[in-house]
Amino acid sequence: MEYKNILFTVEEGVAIITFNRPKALNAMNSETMRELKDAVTVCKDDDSVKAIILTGAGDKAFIAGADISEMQNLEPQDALKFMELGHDTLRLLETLPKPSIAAINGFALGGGTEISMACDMRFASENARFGQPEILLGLIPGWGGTQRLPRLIGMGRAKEIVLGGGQLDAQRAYEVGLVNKIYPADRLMEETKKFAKKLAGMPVFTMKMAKHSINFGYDLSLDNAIRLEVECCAQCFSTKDQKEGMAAFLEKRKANFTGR
Ligand code: DAK
Repeated sequence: MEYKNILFTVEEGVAIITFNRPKALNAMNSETMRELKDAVTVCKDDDSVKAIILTGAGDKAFIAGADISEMQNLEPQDALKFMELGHDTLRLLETLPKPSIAAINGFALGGGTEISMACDMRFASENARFGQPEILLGLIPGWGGTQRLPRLIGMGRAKEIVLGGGQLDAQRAYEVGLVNKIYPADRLMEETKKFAKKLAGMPVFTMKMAKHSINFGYDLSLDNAIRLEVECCAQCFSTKDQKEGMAAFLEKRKANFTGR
């Protein structure tokens, strides 16, 4: 697929997807969401991609939300389609067997916060701002904000943000657990790439099992979740990487993982 609204590059096993509509602060329209879905599918299918970074073009925004000019006159059936396209894409990203990091370089409002929450981790610049301001537009979040936000930061804080429509700066987002790390804006990409490359060097199948256990265990009862973990962990013993990792430790050398 040819992309108009995103940039897609791969560097040393790390795919970088850059939302590229800086004049509209990278607002997310349906065309961009279709491109994101395609890019995430490419990341899933391409074995040379081991980790993914999502970021925004320009120095003001990651994504300033779903595109309000496109949404304004949507009929309910079309709104449903736009919402389902978003959910399909974000669930694909979230459950990908490969790790993802949102590098949030400015505004991440509404759909921007929601897209960042479908990534495994969020690294923010000091000027990043988060929020779910949909209520101010007569809406509620439509791409998982009412569900992923309480899971990440707790119900009380999520309600404060969704019902109040306010914004959080990077420091507050860090304090409530929405953000993993904060960097000065000019170091954000460099530090995010460094960490993504480290993740890209991890044993591939083990990474898949770790994400699978966390993603699919989270909403199970503790007994079932632990059972899932046991099964995922046991499967790791079928890999050469488990043998290699443990041999390398005992031989006091660096492991050479092959993804097998
Ligand atoms: N949509 C469309 N255009 C946007 C935009 C957005 N979300 N955010 C900014 N822009 C555009 C502005 O209109 C402006 O365009 P021009 O006037 O230059 O043509 C340009 O970006 C620069 O923005 P500003 O001039 O406003 O820049 P400032 O620095 O003054 O302000 C701001 C930055 C981020 C505080 C402000 O732009 C702002 O408040 N933006 C809107 C933020 C927002 O409300 N975001 C949440 C959108 S609602 C659903 C699916 C998803 C969702 C809901 C339902 N279904 C399918 C049903 C999710 C909803 C949302 O995300």
